[in-house]
Amino acid sequence: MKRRNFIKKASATSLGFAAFSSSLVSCDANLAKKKEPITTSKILKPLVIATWKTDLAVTTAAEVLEKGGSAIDAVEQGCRIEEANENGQSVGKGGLPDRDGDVTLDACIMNEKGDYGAVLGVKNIKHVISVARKVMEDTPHVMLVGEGAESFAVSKGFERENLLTEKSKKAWENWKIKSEYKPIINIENHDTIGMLAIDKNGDISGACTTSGLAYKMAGRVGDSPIIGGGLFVDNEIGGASATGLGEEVLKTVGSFLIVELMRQGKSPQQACEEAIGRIVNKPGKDFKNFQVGYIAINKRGETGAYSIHEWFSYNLYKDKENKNIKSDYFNKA
Ligand code: SD4
Repeated sequence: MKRRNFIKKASATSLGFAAFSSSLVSCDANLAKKKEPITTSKILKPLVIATWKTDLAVTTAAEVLEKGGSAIDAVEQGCRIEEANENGQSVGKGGLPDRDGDVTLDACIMNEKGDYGAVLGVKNIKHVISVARKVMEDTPHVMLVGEGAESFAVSKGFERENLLTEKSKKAWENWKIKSEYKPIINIENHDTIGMLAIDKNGDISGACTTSGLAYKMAGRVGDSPIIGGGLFVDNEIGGASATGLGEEVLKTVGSFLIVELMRQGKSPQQACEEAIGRIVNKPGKDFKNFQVGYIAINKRGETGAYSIHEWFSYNLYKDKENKNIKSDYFNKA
């Protein structure tokens, strides 16, 4: 290379680098600045959205909001309904166990201040959503797992009880005959509950509670209690929650992704669709045998939902009406 050319090239490179690094600096400076909330409009009409057919849970949450209660109280009270419902086999008491026959529960909760609490792999305690809230409010931590979480719950007055109902025990015993472990979620039959609410102050909170995948490996944790995976709330923007095969949600940090897409201007519906797109459009991804579904809300009270396959539904309480609505979905082939 001639000397002149080399100098030209070198200075272009260093100029380019300087421009790049200075843009990084200015970008960082912008990010660190205290910003006004992007969306300031406050809605004063309570709104609740939750995964699957969760009429009573949503009605319960809506009642809290209509009485002037906070979004965080609403989502906790709503989720407790499903945790106590022994017929639901994906949440709380009556949840299907892991391969060893142990029911282990995961839950998380996030408030309008961006505080978060979660418990993972908890045995013998039904209302893990309330334990997650205690982690958020009464400890300096965000997550407690297994025995530590159980002891913490007991120290807070929660009672130990057997979570394995006869119905779930029978299902597990039938499963054991073949012991076929396929980490596949049946496309039609879920009831992990992810719930988002907006209260009369316009504040948003969310919660998510599950027994996770049926017959999972002992110790397996899915997306539901992981911040940004099964749930994320940013009170300036909105919130999102997930259901379905947690491994796929976690690989794309689905709920955080949806909130960030809304921050960039996407509607809740567009954001949910793009998040599903991130899963199904991965090269070679065989999405035929697993389901993922998302729900989202923004600060204006607009909602969205989308899933990979048909039959994902959600309950929406809006304008004093609670309806179960079938979600739009990707796989129409
Ligand atoms: C998990 N996402 O543990 C949960 C399962 C689920 O309806 O949503 N089931 O992966």
